[in-house]
Amino acid sequence: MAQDRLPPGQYIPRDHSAVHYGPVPRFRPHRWDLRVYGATEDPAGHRWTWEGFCGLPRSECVADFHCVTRFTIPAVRWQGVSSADLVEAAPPAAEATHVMLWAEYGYSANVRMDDFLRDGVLLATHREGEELTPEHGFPIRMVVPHLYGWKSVKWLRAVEYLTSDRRGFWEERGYHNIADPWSEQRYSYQEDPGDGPPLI
Ligand SMILES: Nc1nc2c(c(=O)[nH]1)N[C@H]1C(S)=C(S)[C@@H](COP(=O)(O)O)O[C@H]1N2
Ligand SMILES: [Mo]
Repeated sequence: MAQDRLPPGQYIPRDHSAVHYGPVPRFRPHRWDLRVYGATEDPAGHRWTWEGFCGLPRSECVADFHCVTRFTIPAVRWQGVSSADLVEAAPPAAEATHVMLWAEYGYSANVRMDDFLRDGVLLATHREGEELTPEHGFPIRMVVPHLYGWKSVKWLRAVEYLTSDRRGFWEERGYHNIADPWSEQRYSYQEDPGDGPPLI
């Protein structure tokens, strides 16, 4: 991989294990659903069972994956449902500006609607041609490859359309609201113009 493909402050590790906060949830296919709610065009919202979700159109993307802890995994191939196809099946209301991605156990991450709809953003079921492993998000996970990895929510269960921004799990705990690795948007204090790290 060309060095200029690596965002500032990132390196390629020799190997890498799964990264997450808390335990790996068990998949219960009969209880599982994916909900799209909040500022949906249809006030009733949307819900797919596992079988229903498997019937959505499928896409693929290949992208580098950047974790804020500084490792980058080059050229990961993902397959699943594109955010564009999800939004077509579950259209947001005109006022929707942001999206909250919800996982099992209450983990969440917010992204701007434009970031959600970027090319390459997927609700992934497969990685390198194989079903996701439990540690990597089985049965589905977000892949938002142009932002730091904490936005790529594993064990995704709901997509909430927002009419104003709200911070997710890490965004409330000192991490940057946008998370663009190319401009090293790592920490929330960087959102404050002209300010350095807080003096503790
Ligand atoms: N539900 C959930 N998703 C999550 C996390 C988490 O703690 N919980 N961690 C995030 C972080 S910080 C990273 S870097 C990636 C890691 O994905 P991987 O374990 O497949 O490499 O998952 C993201 N998705
Ligand atoms: Mo991460």
